[in-house]
Amino acid sequence: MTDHTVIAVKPEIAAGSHADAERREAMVAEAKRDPDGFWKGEMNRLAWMRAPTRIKNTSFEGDVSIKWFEDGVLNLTESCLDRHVEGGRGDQVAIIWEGDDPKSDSHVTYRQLLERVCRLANALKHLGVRRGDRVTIYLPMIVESAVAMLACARIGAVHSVVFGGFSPDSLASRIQDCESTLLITADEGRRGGRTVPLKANADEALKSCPTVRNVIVTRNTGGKVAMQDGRDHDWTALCDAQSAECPAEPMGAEDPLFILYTSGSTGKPKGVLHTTGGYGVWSAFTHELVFDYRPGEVYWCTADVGWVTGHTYIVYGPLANGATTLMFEGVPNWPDSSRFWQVIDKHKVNIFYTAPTAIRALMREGEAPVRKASRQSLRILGSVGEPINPEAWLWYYRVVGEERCPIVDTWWQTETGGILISPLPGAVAQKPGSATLPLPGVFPALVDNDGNTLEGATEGNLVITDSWPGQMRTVFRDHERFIQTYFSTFPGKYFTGDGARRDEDGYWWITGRVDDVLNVSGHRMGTAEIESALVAHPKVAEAAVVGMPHEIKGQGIYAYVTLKLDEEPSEELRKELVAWVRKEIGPIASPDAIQWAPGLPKTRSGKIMRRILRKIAANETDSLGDTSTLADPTVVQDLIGNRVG
Ligand code: 6R9
Repeated sequence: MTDHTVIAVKPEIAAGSHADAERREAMVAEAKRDPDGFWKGEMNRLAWMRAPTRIKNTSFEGDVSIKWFEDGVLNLTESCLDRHVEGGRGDQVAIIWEGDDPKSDSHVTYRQLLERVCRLANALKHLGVRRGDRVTIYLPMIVESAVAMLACARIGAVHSVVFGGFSPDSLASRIQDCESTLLITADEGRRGGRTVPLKANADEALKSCPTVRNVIVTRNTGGKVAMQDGRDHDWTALCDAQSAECPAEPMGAEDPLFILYTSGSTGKPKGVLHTTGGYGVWSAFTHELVFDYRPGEVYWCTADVGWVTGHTYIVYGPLANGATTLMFEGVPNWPDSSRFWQVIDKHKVNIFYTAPTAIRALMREGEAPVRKASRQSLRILGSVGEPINPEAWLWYYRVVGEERCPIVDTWWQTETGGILISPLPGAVAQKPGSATLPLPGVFPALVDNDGNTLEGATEGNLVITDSWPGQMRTVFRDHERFIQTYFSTFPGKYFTGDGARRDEDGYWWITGRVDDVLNVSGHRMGTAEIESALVAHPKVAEAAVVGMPHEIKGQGIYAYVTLKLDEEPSEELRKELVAWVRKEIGPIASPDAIQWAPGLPKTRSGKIMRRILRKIAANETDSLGDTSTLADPTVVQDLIGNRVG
């Protein structure tokens, strides 16, 4: 391991940063000693209509109740828009949009963004959307997605953004779960020179979504799409007819801001619910500290708004801080693998935040594509979504950042709302591959499988022992599932689902999921979801899905499939099943390997022993462990013999 490589904070980075080592330590101590006092100070990052007097009111016991700033009143869009316009930043660029096509880009100022948000907010009201109603957003990476989120927030509607790469079925089940009454989509999306048929997908999904009464369609590519009279509305025509002013709805700090569906180890994706005040404070606090954001800087997070990273670190955090945030429609390797670096030069990006999977893919292309661009504007580099291997970390540091830019490896989850463990660039020495130390107000711990807290340098299950403002509040309409999923494994503690190691310096190294959740190219997926897609195929009797090590994606998807009695395995059927899963869930869920399995290793009570399947997929068959409890130990030999790849 490279535990021993330590990269000290450079004095020029610490100077003028929001937090040097001393300041960070003071914050850490204060947040621990007096949480109410500490967060009472930090809450002033937002514009409140009525400042809260009650700060922290949380319990991880019993029914689990999490409330922050509960008597405060605010509308987050005022923090993200109005106050910047009123404070003299109206003409500053809020969003730089860089299209899939390198020749297309645009700039939107804070004043323009506020106006566009207000027009759409009025349009939503005009179509009958009220405070508390759910609105689903299914859009590509265009400015309209930020406008749509903020327009919902403006009127107190709850947005649920669904990643544009999801299939009609995945979209439909997310709409059905939260009973959205309105859908916002585009004619088509663009990615890597190809188009994505969003409106056609939406039409397909809406066949099974009777709650949706209206659809707003933005013209993105101009491609021809069907418009249903009375239901579908053209964005521009609709908004042109609306006033450019819309008063911000006063919201309680604990009123819902958004729902975002995420995969767990069992069942359907959960509707993670975030509320307004705590999430807002956490977004602004972490965005400024972790990226050491300074006024006037250009900040670029390459995530998609369909994931939590896009919510917190493309839209809410940067805009609350009055930043210029770059939104990129394209992909890292189109038209060629120099694209990221070209965009950095073109828009003079100072802070760049991406995923290890992209870094690994670009690393494979060598240094030449990077060297084609100067990257002189870069000051800070960030990583998110999965563990970054030290080799990729060092390449990012040496080649991309030329040893000038600190790397912030940020560990967090959809559920945590924002970053929990990460270096602060001016304060914390880095170790390649480690997310380093918790932020002020974050209390991680390691426990063994029996829930005993482990001390010192050790490895275990990662839990968080007390609440932080950005924490999810519940699973939409299923608080029981919230308690069950996060607070029952280790009662009284929030269980992250991740494993971690703590070294002798107290640094945290995230080792990956310890549950049945896969992380494929930074995309979270439940093995159960992929299995249920597979068994929905008429020829499949049974399926078990596990992760396998993958050089670029971090994890690949390995599926064991048992066919129905009369069915024969064939290359054709394998392709058909891959296409089937793509259609059922979306391209990100395509299996990398399918192994035909006449039988699966099961215990006598019928439980599939995934531990064994994971070992076979990883080709670690000499360490299978105890197989004596299997109902039929011979299936294991067959599976080993017919391993794929
Ligand atoms: C923000 C986001 C969460 C899961 C999480 C963990 C993995 C995220 C990481 C990381 C190691 C990091 N993860 N960041 N693992 N180091 N810096 O990705 O949210 O999509 O909910 O995924 O991603 O396993 O539990 P989400």
